[in-house]
Amino acid sequence: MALTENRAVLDWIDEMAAMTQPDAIVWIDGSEAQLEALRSQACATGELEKLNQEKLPGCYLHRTAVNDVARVEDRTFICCEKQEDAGPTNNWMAPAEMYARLKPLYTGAMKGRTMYVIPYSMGVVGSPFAKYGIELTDSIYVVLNMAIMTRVGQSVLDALGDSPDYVKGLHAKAELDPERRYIVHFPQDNTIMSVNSGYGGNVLLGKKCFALRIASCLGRDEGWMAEHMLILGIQNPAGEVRYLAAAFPSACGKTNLAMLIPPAHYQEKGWKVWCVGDDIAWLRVGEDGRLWAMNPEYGFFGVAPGTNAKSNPNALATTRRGTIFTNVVHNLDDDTVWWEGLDKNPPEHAVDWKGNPWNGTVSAEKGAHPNSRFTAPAKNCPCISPEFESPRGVPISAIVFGGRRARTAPLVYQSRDWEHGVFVGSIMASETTAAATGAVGVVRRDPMAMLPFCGYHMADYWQHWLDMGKVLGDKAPKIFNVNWFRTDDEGRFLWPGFGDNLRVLEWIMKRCFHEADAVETPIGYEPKAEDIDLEGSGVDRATLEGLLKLDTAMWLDEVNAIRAFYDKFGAKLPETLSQELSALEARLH
Ligand code: GTP
Ligand code: SPV
Ligand code: MN
Repeated sequence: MALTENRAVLDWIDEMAAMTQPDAIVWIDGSEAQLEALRSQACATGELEKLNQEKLPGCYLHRTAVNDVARVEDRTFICCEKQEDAGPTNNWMAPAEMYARLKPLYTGAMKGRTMYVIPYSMGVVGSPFAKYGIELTDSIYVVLNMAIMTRVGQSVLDALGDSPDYVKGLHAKAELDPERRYIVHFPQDNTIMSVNSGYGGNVLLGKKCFALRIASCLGRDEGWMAEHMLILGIQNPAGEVRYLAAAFPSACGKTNLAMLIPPAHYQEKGWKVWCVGDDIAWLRVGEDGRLWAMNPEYGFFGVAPGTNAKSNPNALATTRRGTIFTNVVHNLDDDTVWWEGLDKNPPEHAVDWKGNPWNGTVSAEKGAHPNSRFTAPAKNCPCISPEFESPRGVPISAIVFGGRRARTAPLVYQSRDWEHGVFVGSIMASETTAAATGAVGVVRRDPMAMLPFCGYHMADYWQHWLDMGKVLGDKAPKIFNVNWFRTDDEGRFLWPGFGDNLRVLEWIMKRCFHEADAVETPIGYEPKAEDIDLEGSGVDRATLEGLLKLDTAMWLDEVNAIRAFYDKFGAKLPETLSQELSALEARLH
């Protein structure tokens, strides 16, 4: 039975049901009883496997199709009316043409299946900053993941009332055919259509599709920002909590930084890090003129490989109950899960991510997919911020950009001002990871970590950043760039990373509050080597100096590469950014 009388919602569902022809329609009310019944049903069909309930209460395992393991950027479209509004970095097709192309793929796609109606909220239900969506899906896996990643159920419909202001999402697994897989956004219609996939970012439509691609368009129109950013609070020994937001590309360390555990002597002095969010931030100018960030999500869809008791104990603890694991190893000895980098004891009797028998003690092949993930409730996180449920979020002192750069980028530098900071974000480049299909380890430009997620023309997006800076004025956060991934000639990481990244965050925060000095370089302000606390890090002063060193010739090459990249944006490129590029070049000479 329908859980709302909202005409706009009911009419749209009727239309989608007429096209997809499900046998039944089930509304998700958000109750634990209903979710538990769905878990049982999914276990009965093999869609989920129940794990050891003593060791991992409420935890389940799911395997996707082997050709459906990551976001598909080449099959992701922004369908606004004019191609020039999608820009050179997005795939585009005219809306009418795309709707016509999708229609046959959805027609009858849910025959013999159930259509689930998931009302969900991005942000605290009923708060002025929340936005609502309804996802229609024929996947129980999607329902159960959405119930972890977002706030779902009757309360959302009650908050929506009879308003037509919600984002429509239609997902059908169809045949899971990669050749007919589409992840499509219609910003003018607040509509998302996803077909022929069953994987994370392609099908959990509240996440990248709504909270970034559609929301970035809403933010442009309404004067706020939707960003691929973690949000964290750093509590210093004086007990003050200062917040930063950081944009790193997919699988480049947001979840790890957001849940950081300080090095031992920092802990002794009273330092603590609070996690507000690990992937998406919605940022608005508050009544006090400062920039405030809130996490619209309710859980974490985190990378499993590499997560362990040393690298990220908080993430590991978060996944010990109420978690869905996707494409990890199933340890048959004790009915638990394993992945590369969890510990040094791969299970002997196991099933790999493809569903084949796997013996980790002898197999040369990986047991877990490199992009295997956990879906875990944010409330499980031992360091979840007391502000996590605060509707307006937290005030941001610093914005941090970063990525995987083996050579060029130093450990940390600060931009000269907001406009230069926007430039620094726009020139971000990073080695690609397994989070999207395609080659891994290839350096590509990924401005603000938003290349796959900006729902409109990237140059207009940069202009929006510049405009936000004008509104914020001297209350704007300071902007920084970090690189945890610099390597030596043998390809080994020079910086220990993880918890030790707090050493860099400490300097960043002190810069924001005029408590630390800096050295001016052609690319921005760098710390004095003696201002980074290395006690207990295992890093010596010479290594740190190497990590901060600039190679002028390499940066001049970089300037040329950036110019070629900027050329793609034609007349829309903000004048300010081309001026910043020329100024950088001049300073390097
Ligand atoms: P998405 O969820 O895809 O947006 O990724 P994310 O940015 O949250 O990435 P995550 O924190 O999950 O990190 C991805 C990978 O980077 C993991 O394999 C980590 O082990 C590794 N990683 C994270 N932080 C560091 C670091 O400081 N140093 C090094 N060397 N590796 C890191
Ligand atoms: C990313 O790829 O940046 C992710 C995972 O956070 S997904 O939800 O699949 O996009
Ligand atoms: Mn992400």
